[in-house]
Amino acid sequence: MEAETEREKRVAAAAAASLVEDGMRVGLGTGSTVAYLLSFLAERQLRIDCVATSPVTQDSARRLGLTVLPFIDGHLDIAIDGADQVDPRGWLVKGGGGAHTREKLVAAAARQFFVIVDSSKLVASLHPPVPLELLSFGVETTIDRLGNVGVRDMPPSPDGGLIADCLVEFDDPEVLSNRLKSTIGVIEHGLFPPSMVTAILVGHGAEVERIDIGNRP
Ligand code: A5P
Repeated sequence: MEAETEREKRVAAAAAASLVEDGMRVGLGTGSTVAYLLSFLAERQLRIDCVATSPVTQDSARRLGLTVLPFIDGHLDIAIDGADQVDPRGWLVKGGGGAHTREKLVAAAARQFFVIVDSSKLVASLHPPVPLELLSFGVETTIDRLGNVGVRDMPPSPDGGLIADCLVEFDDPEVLSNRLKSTIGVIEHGLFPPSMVTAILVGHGAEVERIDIGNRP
């Protein structure tokens, strides 16, 4: 089962790497599926400039010979990232690794955003946990306002935020997303709307299914 999951991550990552063209500016996500992507991209030896969504991705990409620049110029041609959950409409939960704030910034700056997942990530409806990044100042008051939150036992994000999970049950991701967005002290949350997503590339065994979400070119 483990081997099958890894194969699915690998084929989805390979499909995404083949979408990258010479001269592109590329946003690199974070996680174990993106780790495969980095190797496939490095193998292709394209002339591309990348921005990374985490120090781990930045270090791995540079070790493989990819050019990683600071995220200053906001224009990216493509961003590629994994996800923890994908629902049938294209809503995502991201942030299993706590990198969702930078991941959302990079995805939002890209003309196209492709999500690469193994088939276990497809769910009928999204469910908790939803990752959070919280401002440490006054964090107890933020948690009180949110309700059921677990603070993770991990270092703060590179931007200093505390990584936590919203454990509140929900039916509609849009309602929860709006609530989290409007809660003072929440820096960012891990719900990504379909409007950010170009397509999901899903590994099914050795095959890749492309699910066009159609909200971006
Ligand atoms: C990182 O913070 C996450 O958003 C990852 O993209 C997500 O957890 C998927 O990771 P895997 O590819 O390791 O499953």
